[in-house]
Amino acid sequence: MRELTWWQRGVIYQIYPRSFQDSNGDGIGDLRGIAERLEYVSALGADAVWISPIFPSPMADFGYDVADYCGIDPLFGSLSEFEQLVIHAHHLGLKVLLDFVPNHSSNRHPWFEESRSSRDNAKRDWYLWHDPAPDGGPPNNWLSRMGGSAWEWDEHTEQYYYHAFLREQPDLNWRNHEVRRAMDGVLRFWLDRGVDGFRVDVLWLLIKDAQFRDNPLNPCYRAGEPEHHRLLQTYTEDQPEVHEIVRAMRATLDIYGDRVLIGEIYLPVSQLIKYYGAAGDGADMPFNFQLINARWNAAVIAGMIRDYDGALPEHAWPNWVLGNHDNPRIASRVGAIQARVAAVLLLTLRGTPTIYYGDEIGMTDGTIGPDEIRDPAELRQPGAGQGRDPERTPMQWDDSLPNAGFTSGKPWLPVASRSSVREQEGDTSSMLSLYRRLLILRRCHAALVQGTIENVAAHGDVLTYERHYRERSLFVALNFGGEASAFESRPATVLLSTAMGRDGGPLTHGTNALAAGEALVASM
Ligand code: TEU
Ligand code: CA
Repeated sequence: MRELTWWQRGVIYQIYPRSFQDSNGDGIGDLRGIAERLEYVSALGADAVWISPIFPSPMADFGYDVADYCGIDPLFGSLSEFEQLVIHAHHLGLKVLLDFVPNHSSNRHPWFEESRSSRDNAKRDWYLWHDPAPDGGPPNNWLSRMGGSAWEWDEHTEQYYYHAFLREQPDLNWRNHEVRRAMDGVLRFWLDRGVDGFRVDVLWLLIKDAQFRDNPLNPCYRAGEPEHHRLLQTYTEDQPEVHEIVRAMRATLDIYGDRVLIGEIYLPVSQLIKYYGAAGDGADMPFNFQLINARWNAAVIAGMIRDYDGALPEHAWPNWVLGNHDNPRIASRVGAIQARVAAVLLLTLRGTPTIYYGDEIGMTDGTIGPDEIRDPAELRQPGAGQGRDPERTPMQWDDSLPNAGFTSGKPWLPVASRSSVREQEGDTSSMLSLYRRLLILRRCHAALVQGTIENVAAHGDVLTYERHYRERSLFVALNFGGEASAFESRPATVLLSTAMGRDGGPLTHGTNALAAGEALVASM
């Protein structure tokens, strides 16, 4: 594995800091809490933690509205506590990735307060200000991803400003090179403090059409879909100029060496792969979110794997994700049994996997009462299915009541269920044990980390593929169905099965059985 970098060999674990571990009883997770749990993440078998935003923020979008890019919000702790966390993580062999939110700042950031102070302020052009349309309304039809117009009127200077998300999240003007320089300084601030890379928020949205042209109507829009789906994002996403920005970010990380640039990019594969950069000088890991919304079907996922792996440029390294803080949890999407199949899929496909905290214990979405809703995406579009609180509930550490060991206070969101790390630790049939076994298997078999993926096929509900590296070949079979099924195999030895008692057993040449919801890895 010597020629791979750490982020190609390794497994990333996403921590939503607000919900991971509270150390001071205010019901909100914090850096000290994360520090207390780093040994757990290391023992799980992860190699890096990606921590969602911890910067000073009014918390309109729970940290994705940054008011100071080079600080730590007191809710989470202090800069020195963060620096201690990095040292501690590095001692454990864990890399530390931060969430970088360059597309928009908080409306309370000093940059925006200067920009909005007058039309001729030096930072006016750091944001996207525009005169009203002739009728006095918004300059064009652009819509916020959080509902309503993406334009907010500013009485003081009698112009609108653009916000792709909340009005509290004004978009920065990435055509302005002063903005680029300021944000490059932000990257260097954290790189100088030992951060090993970044997950860049909404990378594909950074540039908007210079002429502010109306987006076209979406002919496929169906009533009940989120409001912003009424329009195609022709002029507000995936603009060609964004790639020079990605290259510049990558160039800065490359000065420090051995850092990773991950991009949050919700685009079809044909557009997504452009973010690797024509010469491999773009993002190291344009996030591959396909499994999040995929129909959970062997043939669909077989096709997805083949198409994605086939579309990747020579220099590109694949990655896979099952979930994150913006989408319903995998165990709630596909159910508890298929979530085990999903774990085998995520950790045996070719490329870097990212585990969302709690998925390793099969956590399900929480039930959020009407008076418990916190997410602005839900509060602004009630009932539109945009709410993200359910997938952001506190990590369930133990069976202590009422808050599963997450906090001694009142948690900011209710705990979702009673399953917990403690309960699963000693249970060899638990999801936690399955994740740990899979992560050990990955470490022991170069074929899983850097092998090719071949013979991807679906037969009925069963997806099979092979991983080859030098003289070693592994075979993976996953039953996406609710019935026992069969699959063809060459003689092999089962290394891991989600079905208990099958490890070490044989696969015969020819037809073999696979129980409903069973997945296995075998050595050929
Ligand atoms: O999400 C970007 C995004 O497009 C969605 O996943 C987003 O959650 C949804 O459109 C809003 O309803 C990123 C962050 O992951 C998300 O948590 C932030 O809310 C968003 O950007 C703004 O920073
Ligand atoms: Ca706390």
